[in-house]
Amino acid sequence: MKNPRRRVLAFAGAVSGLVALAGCAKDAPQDTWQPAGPNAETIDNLQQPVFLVAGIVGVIVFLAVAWVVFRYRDRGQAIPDQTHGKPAVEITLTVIPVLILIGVAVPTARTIFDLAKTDDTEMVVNVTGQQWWWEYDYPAIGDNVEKYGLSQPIVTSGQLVIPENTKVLLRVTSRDVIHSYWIPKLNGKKDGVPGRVHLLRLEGSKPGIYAGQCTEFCGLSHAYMRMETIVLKRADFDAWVANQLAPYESPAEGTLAKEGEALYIQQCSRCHQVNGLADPEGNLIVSAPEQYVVSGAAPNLTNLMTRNTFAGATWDLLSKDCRDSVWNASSDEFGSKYLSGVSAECLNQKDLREWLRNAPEKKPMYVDPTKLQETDGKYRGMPALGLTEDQIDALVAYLLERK
Ligand code: HEC
Ligand SMILES: [Cu+2]
Repeated sequence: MKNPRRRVLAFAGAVSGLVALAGCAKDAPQDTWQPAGPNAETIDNLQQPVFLVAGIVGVIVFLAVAWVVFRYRDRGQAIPDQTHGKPAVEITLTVIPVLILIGVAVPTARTIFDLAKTDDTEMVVNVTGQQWWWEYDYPAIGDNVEKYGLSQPIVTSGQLVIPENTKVLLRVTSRDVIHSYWIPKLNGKKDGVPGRVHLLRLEGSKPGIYAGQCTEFCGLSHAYMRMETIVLKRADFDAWVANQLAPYESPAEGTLAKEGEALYIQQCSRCHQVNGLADPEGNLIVSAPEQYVVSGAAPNLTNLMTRNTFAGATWDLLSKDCRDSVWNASSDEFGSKYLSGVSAECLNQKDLREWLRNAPEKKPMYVDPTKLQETDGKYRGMPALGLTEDQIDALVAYLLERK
């Protein structure tokens, strides 16, 4: 192969071949071709035949072009007679695509209507995107209370927990810019737009963790805005709800965690809510993130250690081995492993400590911290707080009890 042009072609061919093969990887966590619930299956049932039809048309067009290019290539022959108009060909080439498009449009329209169905909803969750994480708020209304025991609202972040085989309606919105919620194995994507509520239905038919990421460019840390949906068996979901609603327990006197609680009240509680936390005089502490953060919100940390990722589901709260044992668990074992949360032995100290040391260094949040006047002194995301290592020890001990 001495010809450089051929070499470039061969290289391009090899690269595209590899890329195509990579797309066929068996366990791609965000693979739309491996649906794990009825909504994603509805989409898959449409995309399979459409892909087939498009593929056949594509191959025919490619072959026809290749044949014409080869058959009529320039060999110095005379220019042929020029003609204009051939009604039979023109009509045929219009009618065939119209028929194909009608064939595709009918099932597409049916799929759109199927996916938009909400009248048989069983559970409602409000989903709010912001720079750069997702908040989930389970309102205490209707069937949420009567069927699923959500007697109080639950507010959490990063990981959305839902019961198996349940038609969950997400009411998706945003607090700052446009984001987009997409768990490819469970349904298509839906934009979260400030001032609007878009409906998206999720239903999972097998316990496990389903990954996704924000699919609408939303600023500096868009690439660190991920999300996960956790599907649990009904009994496990009930246990999860009971745990989220359990009353606050203050750490025992004289422990490192107790020191952490005091520090938390000083340094963190202005942005982050921990339900039931009270000051030494017994007054409940209510966070006021709207005064400090552009989006006006920060993740609720009441049960931080019941989720196993943090900061936009980007970093693991579990160390590698513990993480693998949860993520690779069989459907039967998954629930109990997920519910055991993050223990001291399993905590991924490294990433959590780096986060507390200097969050914006880990996850780019604002270009220039000296320009805070442009945002009324409010931060995007979590600021660096200048904590000492001893303070971080105490805070980690305190956070470990948040489960
Ligand atoms: C000025 C407001 C503010 C303060 C003060 C603050 N945080 Fe944050 N924190 C945030 C915001 C906003 C996020 C979400 C950032 C993201 O994921 O992009 C966050 C995220 C986190 C997370 C990840 C939570 C999750 O569910 O993903 C942890 C843990 C955390 N903060 C701990 C702390 C601790 C501990 C303190 C006190 C030492 C603290 N924060 C102080 C605003 C704040
Ligand atoms: Cu986003």
